[in-house]
Amino acid sequence: MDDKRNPKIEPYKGPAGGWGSLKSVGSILAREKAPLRTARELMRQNKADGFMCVSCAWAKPADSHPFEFCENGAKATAWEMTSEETGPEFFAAHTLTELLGWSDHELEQHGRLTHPMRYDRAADKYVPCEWSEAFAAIGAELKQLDPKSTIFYASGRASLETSYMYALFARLYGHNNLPDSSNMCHETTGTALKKSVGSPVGTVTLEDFDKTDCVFFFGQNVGSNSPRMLHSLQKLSQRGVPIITFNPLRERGLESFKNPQNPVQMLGGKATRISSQYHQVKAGGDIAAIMGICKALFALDDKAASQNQQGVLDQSFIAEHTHGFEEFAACVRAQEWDAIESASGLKRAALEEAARVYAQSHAAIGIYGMGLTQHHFGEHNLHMIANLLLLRGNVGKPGAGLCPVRGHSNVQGQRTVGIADDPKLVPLDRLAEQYGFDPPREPGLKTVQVCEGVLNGTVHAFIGLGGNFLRAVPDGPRVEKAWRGLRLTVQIATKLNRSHLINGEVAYLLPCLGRIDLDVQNGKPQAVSTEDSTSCIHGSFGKHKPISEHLLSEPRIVAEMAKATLAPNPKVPWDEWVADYSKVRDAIEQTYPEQFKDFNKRMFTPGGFHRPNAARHRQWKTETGKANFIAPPGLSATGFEDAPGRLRLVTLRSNGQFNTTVYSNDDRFRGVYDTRMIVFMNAADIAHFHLRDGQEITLVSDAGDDVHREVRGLRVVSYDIPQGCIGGYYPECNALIPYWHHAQESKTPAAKSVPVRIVA
Ligand SMILES: Nc1nc2c(c(=O)[nH]1)N[C@H]1C(S)=C(S)[C@@H](COP(=O)(O)OP(=O)(O)OC[C@H]3O[C@@H](n4cnc5c(=O)[nH]c(N)nc54)[C@H](O)[C@@H]3O)O[C@H]1N2
Ligand SMILES: Nc1nc2c(c(=O)[nH]1)N[C@H]1C(S)=C(S)[C@@H](COP(=O)(O)OP(=O)(O)OC[C@H]3O[C@@H](n4cnc5c(=O)[nH]c(N)nc54)[C@H](O)[C@@H]3O)O[C@H]1N2
Ligand SMILES: [Mo]
Repeated sequence: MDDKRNPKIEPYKGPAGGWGSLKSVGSILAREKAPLRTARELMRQNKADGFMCVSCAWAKPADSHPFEFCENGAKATAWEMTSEETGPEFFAAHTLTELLGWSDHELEQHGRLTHPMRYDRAADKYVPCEWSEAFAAIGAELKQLDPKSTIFYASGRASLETSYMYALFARLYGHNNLPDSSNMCHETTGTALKKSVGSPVGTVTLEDFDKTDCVFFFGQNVGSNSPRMLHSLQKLSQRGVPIITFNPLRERGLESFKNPQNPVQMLGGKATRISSQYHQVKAGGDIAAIMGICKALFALDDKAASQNQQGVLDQSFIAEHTHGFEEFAACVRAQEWDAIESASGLKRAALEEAARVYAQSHAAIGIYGMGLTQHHFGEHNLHMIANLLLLRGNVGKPGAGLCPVRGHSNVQGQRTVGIADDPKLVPLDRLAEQYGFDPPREPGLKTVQVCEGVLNGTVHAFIGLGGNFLRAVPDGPRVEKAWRGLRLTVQIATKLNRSHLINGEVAYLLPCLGRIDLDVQNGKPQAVSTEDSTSCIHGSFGKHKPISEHLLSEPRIVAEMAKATLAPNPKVPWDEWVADYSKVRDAIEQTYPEQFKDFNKRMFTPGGFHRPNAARHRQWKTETGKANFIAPPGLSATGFEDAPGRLRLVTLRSNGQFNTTVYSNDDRFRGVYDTRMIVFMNAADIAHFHLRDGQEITLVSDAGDDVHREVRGLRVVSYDIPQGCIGGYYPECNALIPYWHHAQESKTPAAKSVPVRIVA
């Protein structure tokens, strides 16, 4: 599907940011043919009176820069503000079968969706329809179906207002099948941190970055995926704060950064180093790496005790605030260095050096991303970070804590206001009282369970509020095949993607306003709100003139579907909510009074308003009432044995994509140009498998079930990656991941250690 006109691979020597980043923004603005308008809008990005970036969820400071955006935020804005259209004429000219041959890039690049469309199966085309027709048909179908067989999916972009309404619609209709992109992402954070410290989200805010004196940085590619965070990291580095990084790849943004907003740095000044220690851990080797640091800390503590000096473990914190220390200590002491070295791929001396620096710090932060959450033992990766921090009292004090870097701009917020397959996370009793109904109590389906349900025929309908489900999930090709057996599929979207091309019997493609677009209801411009990675809530005002008069807002679409499906309930004022979104915020405040106190008044607070987090104050909402040390069952996070010929495939994002949205086939920081069909491989492995650099190979799944999964036409690229591990791009490699290969409890697909074999 990918065209490889002129593939080029050459190491990138520059820093992250810098001129390369400005050049890249410029070329995107030009391509979208809206340079001036877009440039004006960019100045409003992430400002208290502006709109919140549609790209990542990193915190927005109160004292914003003149340009509070990054290369990739600018790309995302331009992508949404394009003047190119994908409307009825386009669909009249192409069958969906033909469009299935287009690449992810070509489909979205064609422009914004402009008109509601119905799928005509006989013609294999989308045909224009009226909104009223679409809502009536969707309502009629949903009334016929068993609610428990229907799925209301959400990708993490929709606002708090839309999300609250959507989740309420699902429960009034009769199910908790509310999977969201978080199920493929930081779900592991929710399950693991809840057990470790009683909070399903991170515990730090931006202020803690000003106070910390030691940072651990695990498995997150800041230069591409949350570049605004580089400003915080640059400040840390300039203050001399050590940043100790663990990543199988040497990611450019974790090595050095030139701030495009700093003229002195740009005109010849030196780039700032980001990481002070860089440990190229094996994929799935972090449990072992952290175990090694813990072991070294215990040794330092023993030594201090033998010399009658103050120990390095925070004994008073451990005694007062934690549970399970003795078992954990026993586990750490029982580990052999040989085993730690072989499971982590790191040397004992390197881990001792990390421990030495940590032991000298007063307040440490543990940052992490998909490199830890997307493994079979992903939960234990996170328990280990928590264990490491708890040993020195680094949760619930200024400058210290856990910092998951969330993905989508409102993925954390969606969960906060009720998009959750786990009903335990939702105040159902309060909803029952507020809206006079009996909410469903049984757990809903997570993303991989939806895949399973589609494969075994128990799922009958899918509504997608954003996202590109079929391309983002594991085992994509298998799920695609079964997908046409669904009765109803509805996709609410801004741009065309592959998931819109494979449809159920009755299918609608509904175009919506994006967050940057002006949203006028009842004659008045409306604002929406989002929650960032640090639990701060921000208002957001779109001002851009919508590309078509036929677009509806997401709250309106949700309300109309609900009205067409449900019996009228005077306690649920769908129309009033749509006419004035501040009324939805009042309803949210009523359901979550502690979290959203004075919501409407505070939503435009510069820097956002912070949602209370008990763990920040050392109140532990766990079963033991304490912060828990949790020992891992083993040293590897992969969940499978090593075997001759078996490799660990890490699926990666490039610098030229936002999830399945592929802006370009370049990955500047990794030195890859004009192709995505490659496999990064250690030179020794290339030799071992008798391959040569540039050779085309096929990857096949080595997961041990009898399903054949393969991806052909991948080019071997010699790369600095640990032996036994290989890297390939997501979503191109998703066909290799069995849907059942996921984190144990969160069921997050284990996309960072997939067992595969090479066929030359
Ligand atoms: N421009 C851009 N921004 C984005 C996105 C995007 O696609 N493009 N996506 C958004 C979303 S939804 C999300 S969830 C985030 C994702 O942002 P990240 O959390 O950064 O996710 P990935 O890019 O998948 O890569 C994770 C990093 O983990 C490393 N890694 C892989 N396996 C391991 C391991 O076993 N151990 C360790 N220590 N490291 C490992 C990889 O080398 C890579 O550097 O970004 C968000 N922001
Ligand atoms: N192998 C592998 N698979 C992965 C991952 C991985 O690292 N490796 N990462 C996983 C992760 S972390 C995630 S989050 C998923 C996400 O993967 P995706 O489903 O790709 O997520 P999105 O970026 O939300 O989807 C993009 C689509 O959302 C629509 N859209 C954009 N803006 C809006 C809007 O404002 N409203 C609406 N209604 N629609 C909009 C557009 O039509 C666009 O085509 O992929 C997961 N899959
Ligand atoms: Mo994500």
